[in-house]
Amino acid sequence: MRQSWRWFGPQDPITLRDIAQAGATDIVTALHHIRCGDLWTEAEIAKRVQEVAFDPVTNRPTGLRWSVVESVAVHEDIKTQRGPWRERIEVYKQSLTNLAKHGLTTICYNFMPVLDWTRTDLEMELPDGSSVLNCDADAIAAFDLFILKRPGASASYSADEVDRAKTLFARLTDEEKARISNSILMGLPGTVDDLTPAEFLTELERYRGIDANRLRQNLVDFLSEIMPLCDRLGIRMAIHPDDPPRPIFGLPRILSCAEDVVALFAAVPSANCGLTLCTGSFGGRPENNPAAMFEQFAPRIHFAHLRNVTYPATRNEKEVNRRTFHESNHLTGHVDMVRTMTALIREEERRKAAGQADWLIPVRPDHGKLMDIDRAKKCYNGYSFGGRVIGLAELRGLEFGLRSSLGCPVM
Ligand code: DNO
Repeated sequence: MRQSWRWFGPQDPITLRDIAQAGATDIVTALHHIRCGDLWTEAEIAKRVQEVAFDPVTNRPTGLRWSVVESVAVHEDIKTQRGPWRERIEVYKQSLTNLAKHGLTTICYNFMPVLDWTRTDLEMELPDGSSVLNCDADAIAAFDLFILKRPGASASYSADEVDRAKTLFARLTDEEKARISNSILMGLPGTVDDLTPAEFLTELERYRGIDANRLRQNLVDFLSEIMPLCDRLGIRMAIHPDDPPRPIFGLPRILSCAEDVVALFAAVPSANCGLTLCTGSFGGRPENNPAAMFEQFAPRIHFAHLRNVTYPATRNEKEVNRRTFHESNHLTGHVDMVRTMTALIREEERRKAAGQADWLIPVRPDHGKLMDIDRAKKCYNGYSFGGRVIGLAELRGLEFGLRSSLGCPVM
């Protein structure tokens, strides 16, 4: 794997020097200061390439290179095919062209309506005092039904789910309610802006009449527009799965399981239409087996996010279906990381044997627990330094051990 690290640009509390010292070689970043839908100019791209490659203080090379763009976000107009969506696709294409001119040809993006990844608690404390991200299905329902009061929300939940949400809501303090709302509506790092509940309701309104089939078709239309350009310039589009991988707030979701990926690849056959295999996102659905999905889609995986999730202790089958999960250490949890890494190594070896120059797959240790050292550094939740260093080191060790036992060490 190419050991990569998500960096949010010069404002990121984690410096490029920290990242290089953690042993990563590749940077995953975006022009976060440019609003979704606006053009990424060549000048801005060139500036960021330079910022990554050279240490601004010593003016010495950092030893790092920007190799994956995460994300060139897709505007809501394109997802909903409303407003100036065709013009926005043209802008998107121009941004891609400009990126390719600077050697940036691996692009992560997603097609999640309104919200990007969603959590209900950004600081769920573990017994050792570190914290992780939690996604509680009952808290989502309670927020939807009783805080947001989305019109028609009750149709999205079974009677049992409504009961659970009621019970939870009845025992929440005002502070806890605010914490859930903020976690859901806060623009998480690298994603959308913060939203107020009223703004959120307006955004949800834009999806009235757009079901999963329609959204899927809109994705295929978008990709059909950009794929000829991508094929010409060698641009690999790596779609990121839905997180959590199921419909929320009445919004359709179209990239949540293996069947969704099969349908997408069948509709858009170009190999440049590929996947960001995020084991944690797919892992947020108990029926998904992210390691098996890695094996299944290996040739079209252009980028990987490796992390793990765990489901709280369950009393019975019904509880498992609650789909409440929190993020866990990178190697342990629902995702079989040994099998995932084995699939990654085998795919890299296949690419190497096929003569592909860039046969190593860029991988970033996704998320990581927030430790005391991270709080001092004021790291973003999920994008800690300590937690991700541990994650990267564990993944690197796993790769090292597996490669040598499979007889294909990396030099
Ligand atoms: C969460 C990330 C997402 C992801 C985007 C990709 O940590 O995996 O924000 O970057 O959804 O477009």
